[in-house]
Amino acid sequence: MRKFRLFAIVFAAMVILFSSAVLWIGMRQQQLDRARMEEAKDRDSNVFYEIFVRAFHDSDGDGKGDLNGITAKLDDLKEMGVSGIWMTPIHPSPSYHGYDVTDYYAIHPDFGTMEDFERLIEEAHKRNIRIIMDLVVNHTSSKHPWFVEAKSSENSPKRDWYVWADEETNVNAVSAIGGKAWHPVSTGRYLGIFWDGMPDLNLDNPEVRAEFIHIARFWLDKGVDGFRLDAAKHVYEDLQGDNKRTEVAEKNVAWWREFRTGLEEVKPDVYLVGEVWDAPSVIGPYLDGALDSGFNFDLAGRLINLAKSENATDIAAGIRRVHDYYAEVSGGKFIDATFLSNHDQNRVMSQLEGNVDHAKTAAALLLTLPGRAFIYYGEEIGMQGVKPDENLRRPMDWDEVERQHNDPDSLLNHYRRLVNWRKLEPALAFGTVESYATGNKRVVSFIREHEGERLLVLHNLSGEPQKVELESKAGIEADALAVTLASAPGIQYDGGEVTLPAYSTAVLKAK
Ligand SMILES: [Ca+2]
Ligand SMILES: [Ca+2]
Repeated sequence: MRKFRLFAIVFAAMVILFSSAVLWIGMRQQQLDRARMEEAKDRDSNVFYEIFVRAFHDSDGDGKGDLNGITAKLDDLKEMGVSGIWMTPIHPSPSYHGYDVTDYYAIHPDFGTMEDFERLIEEAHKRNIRIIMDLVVNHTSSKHPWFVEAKSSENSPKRDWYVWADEETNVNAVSAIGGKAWHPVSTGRYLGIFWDGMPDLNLDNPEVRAEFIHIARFWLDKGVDGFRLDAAKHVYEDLQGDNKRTEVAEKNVAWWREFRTGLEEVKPDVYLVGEVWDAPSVIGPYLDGALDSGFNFDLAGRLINLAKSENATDIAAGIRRVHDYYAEVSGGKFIDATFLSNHDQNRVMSQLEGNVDHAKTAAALLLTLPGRAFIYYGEEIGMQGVKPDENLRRPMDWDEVERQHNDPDSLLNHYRRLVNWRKLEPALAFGTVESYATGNKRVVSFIREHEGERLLVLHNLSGEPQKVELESKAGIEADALAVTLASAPGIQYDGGEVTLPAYSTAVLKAK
């Protein structure tokens, strides 16, 4: 009996010692992580955050998001780790979305004042957060004074700033967007490829081109870091059936080159990302001395499908092919602009039918693959919304942010971890990508490399734990690896085999 008691005491002591050791190691690891994070906190994550300004944060209680609202949330965005913000249009406009501008040199009164804007820029820059603005060059509002003047008479000095039908024009033509291209007023018919409230500008007119360079420089002087260029491939518009795609694309690229040159004179490092809603083969030419980035619409769909289907593909190979092509046309100077969804698309969580695990996978893929990743506000808390457009742009749910903030396992904290990973491991933010096959159909795997450092990234797409045998190949030394980042407890690397719990992500690198 006494023997047994002694054994029990010794056993209990061992258990306590062992748990303390585990606890101590755990705490030590947390301290190390915190120290690592502290050191990395001012690094560039290469992640931008898209804000639909009217829907983000209302600072004065009038029910409309505003610039001071963004300024008030800069610390939250800094905590998430983003290094830039894209703001949808903030100019005076008759619409809620603002993509039909009536004054390019002013701030919409709903959003605040020029002083508010200047303070936002200053506060953002203090936190190493860049600000880019939406710029709409394809069209103005039909209520813009330029158009009001232009339509008043065929002899108006602004007449040629827009595009008017002549005797040879087929006024029943369908625009490349799909609607009626030509719209009547008493003095003639004008081109408006989106709708009659948005007359297309005539960029063949050198005054119009000079005006937009002037507008962009005005905002660069205010401190913005660049522009998101709306409808960048529609500036010179072909109509359906016109068969002038190549010629039109060349004119578009030439214009954006002229624009860039005009801007670089005042800000050599201006960042230009274009909405060229098309395949990489169409985006490529725009990266030749014109834009830094085109949004990768193609990839967005593929990432969401990967998460949804739970079936792994060699995602790296396709990206690598596109990047090799972009590198060739741009002379190596391009930044792929990646994202999952934007203000024109059904929200990711709706596309994933409310499945939080799949939303976490989609985020993990986006934020461990190459490119400047853009997160659409609300995506990080799983906001839902399907078209019509108003539903994709609902007010940010700040109560939900608060709730998820306090839940370590929430989607929000998952996004925060992943964005900050890109600061801890710069290869995730800036590296190239290569394939690394493991043979496991549920695990997406690839290599990221930056300045000689190679990371192996593994995503378990499935709800079952997966084991993956690692081989030494593609510049990876399997024996020399250790897990450097893990999205979940239970990720292990032992004897050449990685254990990945359900829906988890591991990043390994040489010890
Ligand atoms: Ca407000
Ligand atoms: Ca146009």
